[in-house]
Amino acid sequence: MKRLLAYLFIVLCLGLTFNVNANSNKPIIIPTHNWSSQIVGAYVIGGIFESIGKNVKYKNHDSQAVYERIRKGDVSISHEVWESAFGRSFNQALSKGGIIDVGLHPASTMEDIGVPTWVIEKNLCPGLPNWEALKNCADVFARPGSNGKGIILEGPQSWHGDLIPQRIKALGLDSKYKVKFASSADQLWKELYDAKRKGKGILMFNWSPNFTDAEGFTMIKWPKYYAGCRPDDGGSGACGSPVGYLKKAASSKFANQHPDAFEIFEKISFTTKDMGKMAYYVDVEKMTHEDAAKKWLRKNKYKWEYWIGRTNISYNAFDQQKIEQDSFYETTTKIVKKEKKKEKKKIVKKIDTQEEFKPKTENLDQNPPVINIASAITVNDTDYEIEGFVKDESEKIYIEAEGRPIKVKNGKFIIRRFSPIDEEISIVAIDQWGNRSKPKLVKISINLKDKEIVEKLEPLNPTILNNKISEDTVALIVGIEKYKKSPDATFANLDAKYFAEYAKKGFGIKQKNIKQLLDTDASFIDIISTLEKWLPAKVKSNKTNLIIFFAGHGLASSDGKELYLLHQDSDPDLLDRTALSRTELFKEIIALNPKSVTIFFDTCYSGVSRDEETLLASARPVRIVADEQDGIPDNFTIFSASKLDQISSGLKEAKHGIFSYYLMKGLEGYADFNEDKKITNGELLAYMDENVSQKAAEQGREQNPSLAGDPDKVLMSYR
Ligand code: TMO
Repeated sequence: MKRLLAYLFIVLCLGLTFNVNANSNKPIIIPTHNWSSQIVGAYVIGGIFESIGKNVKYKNHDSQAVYERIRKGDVSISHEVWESAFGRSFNQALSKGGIIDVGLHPASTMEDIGVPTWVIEKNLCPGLPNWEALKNCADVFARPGSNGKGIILEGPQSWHGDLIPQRIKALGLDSKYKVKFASSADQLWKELYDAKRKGKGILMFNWSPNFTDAEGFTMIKWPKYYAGCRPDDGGSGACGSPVGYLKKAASSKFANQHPDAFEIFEKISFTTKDMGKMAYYVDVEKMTHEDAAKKWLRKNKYKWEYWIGRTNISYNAFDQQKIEQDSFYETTTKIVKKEKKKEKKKIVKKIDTQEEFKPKTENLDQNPPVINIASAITVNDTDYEIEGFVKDESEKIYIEAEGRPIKVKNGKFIIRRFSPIDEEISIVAIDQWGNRSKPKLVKISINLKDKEIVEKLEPLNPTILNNKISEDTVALIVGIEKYKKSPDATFANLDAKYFAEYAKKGFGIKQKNIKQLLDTDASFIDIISTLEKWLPAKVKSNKTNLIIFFAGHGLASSDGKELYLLHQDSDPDLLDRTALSRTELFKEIIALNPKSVTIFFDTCYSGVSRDEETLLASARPVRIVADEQDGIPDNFTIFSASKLDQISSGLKEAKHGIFSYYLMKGLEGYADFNEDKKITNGELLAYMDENVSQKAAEQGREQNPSLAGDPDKVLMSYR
């Protein structure tokens, strides 16, 4: 018994500590650097943390100095520790403490100088990829003004300092080549693109995983790396880069403050293809980093939902890496080439055998296999699979698609590819006797539009709720669609009318405890008198739970420091005299000392309406420096429709604001992920974020609801 008690005590303590820590409202700081996969990955991980109700902030940091910042706790994590570029800085920080090695991604890395594979295929510099070949083709890589010297385009100097100039010198290439540092990763891609367009050779720094994996990029075979060969480690520098690890790191402070997020971060792991895609969305498809992250999150939900424990269907990134490596993506193009050659040789040998023994083998298969696949296929994703069949007298058949070996099983083969544009692929079948079919050409049309399946939205249905009456809950509900001096906030009054039903049936509030102000009933005077007279009469100190819903316009002050809610008759050019500041609203409420306060703001402060009309006659740019979390008391929970600088949109199909619609759908029970008949703040936020961001993305913009408050607090219990 004693034992059991002791055990219980420990569990309770642990439980308690865990809760206290896990509830930390401190923002998680994710660093961004200057290459695409890293930035997109930052938003992907930030999005995952936000889905469990975390407050995430992004800050740009130098990619070497960041490890010291993590060690000191100013930055929470690093999700791309590239061995070759940053291994040294990372290890130095590790040796001083405060930073945790959170383990490997399945992707391994290569960072070095190389050429796009077409340079080799066109034989522009015979002997490549061996480095010695470079001695004889400086002219291939020369440019106007380089005095006949070949140009080696290196990444920004902040990545590797003088590593490449030192290597060129140590190898005696400096009389023929000059290193030019790019100002940004974008410059690398621009020059790569220009070179391809002109068919002119380019020698440049690149890395894998990257978007270029899909097209083919071959690293130069420099003298092999060994520990100690670099100048920083005391060597001459006459060596290439190692195939390296890709690791994750975290600050110990983050691990203590957010044990739940840390546990998830341990699970998050990216394959070569995951990262190639993240970069591809930005560098080829030209999406913003944030949109690219959303796309990745949308397409890979099954991965991160497993990482956060929302689904039991397991996903193992290390297994996935193996599968992807077998099919299309390879860490380096070189490896693919070697294997291909080997396979061909084997087959050639078999032909020899067949020919040698010809007299005895009349029954031998002399016919090439027959491929059966449509000659034109339309697919609806850049990431696609096509299926075909192959017949032959022999049992063993090989397929090559665009020169890459594909497995055949029971006469069936599947080709998985990744192409952002229409393409034609060539398929050849070879039987075990080396009989090759003629190439079969298949035209692939990528039609992304067919993919958008128009989804019908379910109408809101508050009548399914029938929760317990709560004597101590009071609601103030405001909805303003028709503004006197601003464009409409479309559907805002409807949002408020509906919310009143959820207040009654969901939060169990009695009609007499609900104040509803719609359109012209929400003028300056109406709202002020409600705050000054009605609210004090209703709120009992330390007893009342207050719920506020506001759908309408918000706007930031011209210095960006204050946020205002617009009354029906507010003048957006005279905010401080005619609108309600959030500071003032909070002050009025705090003075009444309610037990808890929950606020839903379906509004934004960016100066743009739900229909993208501007609120300001003067068209001043709206910049926002206010921090949503600042000065908010512990007993407050605030849900906002969008990040401060985003537009909060309307949803025409449903005749509601996007935020309001999913808020209310969530309250119907859809947000109860663990089905315990309780919706926590975190659950509601996760549900809204998932749906709101997706709907907004369909309209070509970004909108992420946010939460200030305790994600574990139960918002509504229902029966
Ligand atoms: C670290 N980097 C991916 C730019 O080589």
